[in-house]
Amino acid sequence: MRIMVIGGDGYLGWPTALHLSARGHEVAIVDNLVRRSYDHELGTHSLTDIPSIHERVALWQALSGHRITLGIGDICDYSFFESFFVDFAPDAIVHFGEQRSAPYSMIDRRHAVYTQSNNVVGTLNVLYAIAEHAPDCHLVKLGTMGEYGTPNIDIEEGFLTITHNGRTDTLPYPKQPGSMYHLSKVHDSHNMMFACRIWGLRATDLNQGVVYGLDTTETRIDPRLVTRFDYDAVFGTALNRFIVQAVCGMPLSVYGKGGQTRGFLDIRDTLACVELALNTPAARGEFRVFNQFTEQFSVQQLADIVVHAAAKHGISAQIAHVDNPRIEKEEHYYNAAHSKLIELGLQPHFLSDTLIESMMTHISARTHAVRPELVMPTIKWKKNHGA
Ligand code: NAD
Ligand code: USQ
Repeated sequence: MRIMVIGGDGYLGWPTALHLSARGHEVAIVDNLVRRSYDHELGTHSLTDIPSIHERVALWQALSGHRITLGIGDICDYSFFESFFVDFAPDAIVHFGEQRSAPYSMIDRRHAVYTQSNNVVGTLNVLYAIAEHAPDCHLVKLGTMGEYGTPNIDIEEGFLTITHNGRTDTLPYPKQPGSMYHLSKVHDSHNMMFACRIWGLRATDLNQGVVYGLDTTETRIDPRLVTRFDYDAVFGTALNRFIVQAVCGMPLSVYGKGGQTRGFLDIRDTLACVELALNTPAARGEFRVFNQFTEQFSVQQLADIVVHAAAKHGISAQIAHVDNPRIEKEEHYYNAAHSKLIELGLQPHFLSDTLIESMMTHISARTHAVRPELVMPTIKWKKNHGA
């Protein structure tokens, strides 16, 4: 297949592009490198040393013999995106190219507006390019489990069958997201569903949980193929942060009581799920939703797992409960369906002490680069009226 990976310079997009390229697909990466600009803006950095995208792609070609086409540009700029799309003529698009941090989207009005316009307009442009130039092209789009929020009933995969006043219908599952970022994904989902229903496009919305991990088969080929790894309070995700904190002798920053429960998955399963979705495309006019996670844990459980694995690694890690900068329930019901990808053949990598210990070994070699001032959260969800 000819597969365009939008956001192919990011944490998940880079290893996905390598994985698809290694499988013999013709891959093009589109990225405007804005994730690197957020680092300049916030003073943050990837804990792994990542070469420039041009160096990465050249290295991959030298090592594997596979060429990856590069399109450096903004998908919100339709003249750039349309012409690149027409030239490459993809059979499928994997769309990772969005601002993906909840805290970043909650900094202030400007960052909320940026996040929603970047994500919603970019995805609209992708939908228009497909509709106008290649309506058979399958869109595989990264959504998020956070679109659903934490309702007091079971979470289904995208749709809910409801009986109301004696009549029954299957409708989009109600969404109650917890940040301006998560809301942008809800808006994307509605736009994609519209494009499938009205224009007959084919799309798969992968409602992904929180991803952890560093290594994939392809990034392990050479240390310079490593993906980025964030541990700061804006872009670092919970498990990756807890592991860095444990290795660096900092307390694990559990927000509030740690009663928030989320779906989690290993980065290798992200690649596998994307590949499964690509290999069994949605039908024309079909909008599919897969819940993409393999296990659910409360944040407290996750921290306990890291403390336990750290002890086996000779590290005595401590947990610190810090005031939750977000507005989240301290405790809630959580039971989310996630069988569709398993039915397609996903064989999950469950969280294990071995995986945590191997990440600890990797990070131990980088502790000199960790900047402790980036670890504690400063962005708050609460509004100060008049501020
Ligand atoms: P990332 O920030 O590391 O990568 C996103 C990439 O998209 C970056 O390289 C960025 O430069 C690029 N990009 C952003 N806006 C763009 C635009 N307008 N035009 C072109 N390129 C643009 O994020 P990630 O962690 O790799 O996440 C990828 C996707 O997966 C996101 O959509 C995110 O919402 C989703 N997701 C991530 C996680 C996770 O735990 N990392 C979990 C669930 C869902
Ligand atoms: N948390 C802590 N301590 C920390 C960091 C986080 O207790 O140091 C808590 C948060 O309050 C939250 C949970 O851990 O309850 C998850 O937070 P996170 O920062 O790991 O993940 P989140 O903000 O939800 O966002 C991440 C990705 C996002 C993706 C989402 C999937 O950044 O792109 O969409 O995971 S999900 O959570 O399923 O919506």
